[in-house]
Amino acid sequence: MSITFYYNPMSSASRVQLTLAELDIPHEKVFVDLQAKDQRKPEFLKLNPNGKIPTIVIDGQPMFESIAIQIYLGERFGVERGLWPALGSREHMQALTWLCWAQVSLGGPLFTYMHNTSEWFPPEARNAKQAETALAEVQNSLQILDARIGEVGNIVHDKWTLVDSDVWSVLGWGLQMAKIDTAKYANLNNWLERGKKRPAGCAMMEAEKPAH
Ligand SMILES: N[C@@H](CCC(=O)N[C@@H](CS)C(=O)NCC(=O)O)C(=O)O
Repeated sequence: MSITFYYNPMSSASRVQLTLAELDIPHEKVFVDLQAKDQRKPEFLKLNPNGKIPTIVIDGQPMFESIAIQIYLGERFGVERGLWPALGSREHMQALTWLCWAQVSLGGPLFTYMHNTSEWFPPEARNAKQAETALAEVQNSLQILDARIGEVGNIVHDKWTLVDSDVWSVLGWGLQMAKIDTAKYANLNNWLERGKKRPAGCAMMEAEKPAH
């Protein structure tokens, strides 16, 4: 089997990077220089016509969209490693539910909030009303996630799965960037700390530490 993973640090590719590390799957990494517009080169567009990372090629077959990649990796390699529930199980239903929920209902408003508050975007591209609406949605989703973790221990069930890793990588970075205080979410904070202690989580934080 051969896996080539096209990435850039501190991006949507980080969640796939963390999954590959959790699964301990050998793979070749190809850095895509987004500043230099490597993603718009014809040879890259043949793999992903959207010109975006993450993109992965498994045995010659390209895949894009991080959530699709996560599900594929989980189903193909995660079950035997105890990191992804078996197809058809109740936990499998939960895994798909919470992975998609995190992408759409949590990640969507989180990125909208960042886009409307971050200094990375020019002031004229930011909208205070949109930021306020998005923040209320983020807080609502965080409350739901906090309750879920309190109820079952992690996101899918009592054991850590690739869904936890995926949501952890997005939140670890996103909450910090968006400067959202999570002090009132005790279960969530405890779970965020547990993610940091996993070997794959430690390795990713080390690899993505700013160079200064
Ligand atoms: N929905 C896609 C989003 C991918 C995406 O937006 N990637 C960004 C980096 S975070 C990118 O490659 N941007 C380069 C560009 O748009 O030129 C996914 O989840 O995989």
